[in-house]
Amino acid sequence: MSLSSENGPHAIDAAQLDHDVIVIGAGMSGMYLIYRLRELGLRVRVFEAGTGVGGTWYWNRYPGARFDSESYSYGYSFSQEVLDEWDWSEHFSSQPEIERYLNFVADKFDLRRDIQFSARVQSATYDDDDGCWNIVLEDGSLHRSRFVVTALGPLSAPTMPRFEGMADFQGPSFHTGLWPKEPISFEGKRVAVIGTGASGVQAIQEIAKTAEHLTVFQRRPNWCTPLNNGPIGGAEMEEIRAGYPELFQRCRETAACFVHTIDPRGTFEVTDEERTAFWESLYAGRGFGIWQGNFRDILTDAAANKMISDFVADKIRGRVNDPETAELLIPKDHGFGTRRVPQETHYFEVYNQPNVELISMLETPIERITSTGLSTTDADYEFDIIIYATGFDAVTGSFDRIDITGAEGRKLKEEWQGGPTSFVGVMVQGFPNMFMVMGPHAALGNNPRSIEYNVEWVQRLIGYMSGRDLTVASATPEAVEAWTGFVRQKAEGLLSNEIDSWMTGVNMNVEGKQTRTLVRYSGSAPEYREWCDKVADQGYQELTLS
Ligand code: N01
Repeated sequence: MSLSSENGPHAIDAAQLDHDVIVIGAGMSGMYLIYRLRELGLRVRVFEAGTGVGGTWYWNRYPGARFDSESYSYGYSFSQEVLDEWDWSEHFSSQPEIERYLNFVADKFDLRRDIQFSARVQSATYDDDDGCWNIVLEDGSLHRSRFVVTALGPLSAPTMPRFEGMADFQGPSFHTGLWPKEPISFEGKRVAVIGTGASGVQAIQEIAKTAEHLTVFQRRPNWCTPLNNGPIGGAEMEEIRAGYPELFQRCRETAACFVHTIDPRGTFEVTDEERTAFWESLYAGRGFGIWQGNFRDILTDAAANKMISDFVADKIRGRVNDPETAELLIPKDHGFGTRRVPQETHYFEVYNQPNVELISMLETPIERITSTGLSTTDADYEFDIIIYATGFDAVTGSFDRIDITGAEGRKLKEEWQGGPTSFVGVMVQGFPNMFMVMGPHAALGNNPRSIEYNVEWVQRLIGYMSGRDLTVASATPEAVEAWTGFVRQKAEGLLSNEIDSWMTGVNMNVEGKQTRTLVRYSGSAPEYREWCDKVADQGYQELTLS
């Protein structure tokens, strides 16, 4: 840490500010920030665009939305009372239950009194003279605080495709990430779903149950594997509860904070029989085991990756009756696990139903949306409802939607053109007193585990500053460069970083995001925490504190 009074502004007196900390977003990160920052005795204000808490789990209320992490590994771990009082009903709970859970947490800690709902932040500007942040909401109101903490989530800026005629469609159309609160019935309806990522897959398998006719428009297929969900009975929940300490300890030790542990063996170090038996057990097992608990080399060694890809391809062939449809559903442009693996429940069997049709947009692209449906290069289709499961402007997109200006008029969007840089995903050089939870180059994965870590790191830093009458924290250029170098180094050798996906910053629907950038830290969470702990333990030498 370097202390500088000459560089720092003459910080405005706290009493002249509306709040000590303004938090943007009341998802899992924002909610936990309230809890932790209150412990420091700070005046916290959260601005949330929605009308309720939950973030991702508030907005993504599309049919079929549910956890892909085991419910009990995803919930907050910080409160013994919450762990004692909350029972999960399924190994992978559905959105309504998750939203109830987050409201239960909000009630328990009376979080809503510090949240202003229906409050979308339009701009955040650092005031060089007063050393504080000016936050302006869409309603034009101005709010001033010493610190701003973004709790925006890495996947919270939904993106629509750019087809011609999208405004012409006369029926209802929805993006999965902006799903309405009123129930939507598909009975007797002709429905189109565009997009087959994790959201599309979950929605398709649910909508296919009731729609009169469902047409799925798929561009690139994904490697989907079974979720193998199931109910949790009372006795099982008690066992899970008794095992929470070990469970969270395991999540602390695994690379991406999931319960699944990478197998130390290499794919070719076992016999063919052993390999097949292992993969069969993973395919029949719960959740991300086949992705996160597989042989150590399947995501780095092309030959190993080809083998597991062939195994999963055969499973798809075995589940889809029509061989041509099966081939359309098998990815040919990337190997298993190199993009985010959607988890499914009878997804492939959906294509055996007479009311479901698959259209490959690689063969017959959509040309335009019409007033009654859409046209591909091959045919015209009529629909009652169109669903866009077309994903998000990931990681930096939610920042880009706010006009964020740091010291000396720097615009965050411009600073991050060509790819974001940060210090441990929490601070950006030139943006003093702005902290990010789950920002670019922080550890992703089973996100709540990293959210809790990030929030506690921010709490510790602000607590450190408050205890020493320090009012301004900035990351030094050297610190940002060192962390970015580490992120770059950790990206090497991973097959996923050679593939276009949101994890490599590509979104064809967003101007300027057509080529791969380093948006994600792909090292392990334990290494991430080791780095961050060291910074805090050694007194924040990487920061300028004044
Ligand atoms: O978004 P996606 P998502 N024309 O970007 C297609 C998390 N998540 O919302 O692959 C035609 O993965 C696009 O096609 P292509 C999870 O981390 C978690 O599904 O670009 N098609 C793709 O098929 C996940 O990874 C959970 O060729 C277009 C789809 O739309 C992340 O969110 C549940 C198109 C977008 O897939 C994002 O998932 C759900 C166009 N112009 C999501 N534009 C759980 O944990 C896009 N597509 C439970």
